[in-house]
Amino acid sequence: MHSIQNASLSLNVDTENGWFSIKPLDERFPMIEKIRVGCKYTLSRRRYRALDGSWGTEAIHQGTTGMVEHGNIETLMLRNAEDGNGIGFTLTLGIMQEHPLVIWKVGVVNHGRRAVKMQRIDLLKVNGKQDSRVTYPSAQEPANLGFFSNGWQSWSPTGWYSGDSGMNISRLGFLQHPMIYNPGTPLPHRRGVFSSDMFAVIGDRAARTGFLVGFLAQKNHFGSIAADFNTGALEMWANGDDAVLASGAEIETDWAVFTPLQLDHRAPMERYLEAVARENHVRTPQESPLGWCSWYHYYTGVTARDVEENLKTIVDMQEQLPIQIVQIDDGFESCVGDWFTFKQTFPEGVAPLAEKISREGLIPGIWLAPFIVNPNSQLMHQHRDWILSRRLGRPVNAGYGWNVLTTGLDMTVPDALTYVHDVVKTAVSEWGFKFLKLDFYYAAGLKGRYHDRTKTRAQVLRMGMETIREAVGPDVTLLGCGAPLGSMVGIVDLMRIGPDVSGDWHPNFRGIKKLLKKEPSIPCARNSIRNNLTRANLHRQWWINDPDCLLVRPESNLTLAEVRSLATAIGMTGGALMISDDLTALPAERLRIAQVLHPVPHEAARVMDWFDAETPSRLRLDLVNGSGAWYVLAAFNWSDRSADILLSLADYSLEEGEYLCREFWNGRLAGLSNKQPLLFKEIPAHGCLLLAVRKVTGDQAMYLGSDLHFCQGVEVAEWHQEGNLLEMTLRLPRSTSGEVFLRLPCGTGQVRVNGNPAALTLVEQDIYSLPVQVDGFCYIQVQP
Ligand code: 9PG
Repeated sequence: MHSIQNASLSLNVDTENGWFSIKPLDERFPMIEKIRVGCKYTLSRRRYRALDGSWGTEAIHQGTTGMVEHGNIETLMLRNAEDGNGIGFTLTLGIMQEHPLVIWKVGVVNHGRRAVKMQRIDLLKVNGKQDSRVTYPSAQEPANLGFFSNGWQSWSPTGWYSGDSGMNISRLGFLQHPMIYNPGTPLPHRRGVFSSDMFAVIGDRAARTGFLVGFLAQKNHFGSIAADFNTGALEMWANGDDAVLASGAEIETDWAVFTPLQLDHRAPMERYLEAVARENHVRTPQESPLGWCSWYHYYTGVTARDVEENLKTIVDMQEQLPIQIVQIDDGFESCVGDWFTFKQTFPEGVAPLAEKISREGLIPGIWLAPFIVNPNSQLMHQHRDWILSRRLGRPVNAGYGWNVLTTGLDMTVPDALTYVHDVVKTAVSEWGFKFLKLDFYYAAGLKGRYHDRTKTRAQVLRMGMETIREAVGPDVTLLGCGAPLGSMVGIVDLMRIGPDVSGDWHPNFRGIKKLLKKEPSIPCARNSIRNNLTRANLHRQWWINDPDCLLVRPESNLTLAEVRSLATAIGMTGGALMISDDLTALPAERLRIAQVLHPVPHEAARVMDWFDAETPSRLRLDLVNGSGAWYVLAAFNWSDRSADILLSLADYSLEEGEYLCREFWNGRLAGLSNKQPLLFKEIPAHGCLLLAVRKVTGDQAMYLGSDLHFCQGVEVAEWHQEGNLLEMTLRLPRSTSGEVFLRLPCGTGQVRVNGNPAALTLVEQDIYSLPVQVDGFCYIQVQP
């Protein structure tokens, strides 16, 4: 028995029996005992299993390794005996000394004479029997557990399931599955059985603790996790994809990882997310961008004129809303796959548009999906050998899109890779785009017969990604979309983390609604918002989150309450703010919904019920400036009918005390304390509340909020109070007018706004409103 430790975890390895155990030293956390590893491969079609029982360890090396990214790691390296086919294994186990993480990986080397095909490398197997199991601090019934399932790619459903429920799997089979599911990850249909990609979190609902298992990268393999709460089985493996391991060749898994977590912590997955960021050398941009995207109004019907007219409006409204990125989406290319020829609606191609956008000092952006192929494209006919094939030589199915069953490129065909390289390089160097929304990446990681059979799907996709980054250079902004998450970390600047939004709340495909209501990834506001909230914590750890576009126009099928919920979810989670309406025809009151979100806060709000709800409904953002500290709280009514919302301090873990709140969308002012929760009657279906909440501090003047920005306070750049003289400066990166709300318990005398006399209006006892005009800034003086 060998044992290594850090301040919070211990790892015990039994080399003779071939298992290891991970125990957090604090008993409030779950532990996993008698973990087995394993490897499944084939040789001449026969299946072999290795490492299942005893490892036949031949050499052990215990020591400390320094890894630049992760600091010191206590490690145990085992070299195990070759099996009868000459396949040798190494197992490296480690505990980070500065972080509460256990990591391990398996290396496989083929010393035999013949090539083998890797099916999967198991990094963690417990069967729930005898002592090979997870032990939870409270009782073990499925109902007491929770499973966080991370979907494979941007659009895949992600969130918590109660342990006694079942996964919501799309019923659209071959139309949808190739798009959103990793073919290596099972799709369980039974209650209590769950799966996840790259990482999963399992929580004990009573103890409020749990653990995360997963991978630090997805460079070599796509990782899968499966749990059966009925039997207690838990498995995690690297998908081998039948990649050939030739005689003399080696392959290694990405690091597997275990970390305990506290579910009610401010940022429960932080340790893992940071470790992945270190492992993949992530550099996130400073600010979330503000942009316009053509897709959700024009769809494939967009024309060069539409882009030009919106550009003109964007230029004209710079003062009111400084949109930086003008992004042309799908619809300019003659066919998906044929990226160098254009539709007649773009008679001169897209380069002149990029130039016009640049000339206005804005950033030209374009959508490209170089890995996916429409079978009606020229590319399909001219380069059939670039297309990934199935067993009988038929093209792979990449799912239903643009009214056809699509297919994908085989990036291991050198000419296909060169083509992808040339497409993105041309968009940047010849057409002049500086922002690329690159979509349908999953199509470069489909299951099929690759030209180069020695590569796993994860290696193919990562290689494609690296080629793209190299082609465009470090200064072009890359937005990943339709993309397996792990492959993108460290390469893209922004990443779509959910399904498409649309002008409908529920799925609506050409009027088909009832049948599709539960579909988890069909474009609609509900599906998009769900992932935005369940993946909010990835923001700024791995990239800038792209929650997908904001639609505010009155003509969509979304109610005003639903539009406000979409805006609230996008604003509160701090990611990219991309507007996708026809800006030339937007009524002022709808445009204002977009304006008040700018600038979005730097950090994502904390999702209070992340662990307890399939779609979270409570967000809390902590802010502070010269006017003091305050909280922005959101509460959503996700039910399909109107409902009352009772807002309490405890639901947001706010400390006891007397608070004053202002609701942003309806302007209601109210007090809130531990004795007195706040009741909001009849919040419409899919509607929300958005409040600024401030603690009352004696007789001090207080800023209570405004209708200028949804956080109701970030506009306060300076705030001085001396005796009864109150001076403040409001500052926003846009021009706007509205009202601010002040609590002035010591009464008030003369008021000046930008040096001119102004009038306060008493709205409640001690509370006044003041009309203001902010042109970049606004100076306010309230004299006693
Ligand atoms: C352009 C769009 C937008 C959008 C992307 C992506 O057919 N389908 O199943 C399908 C799924 C997603 C999809 C399009 C089609 O959306 O997420 O923002 O860029 O492509 O075609």
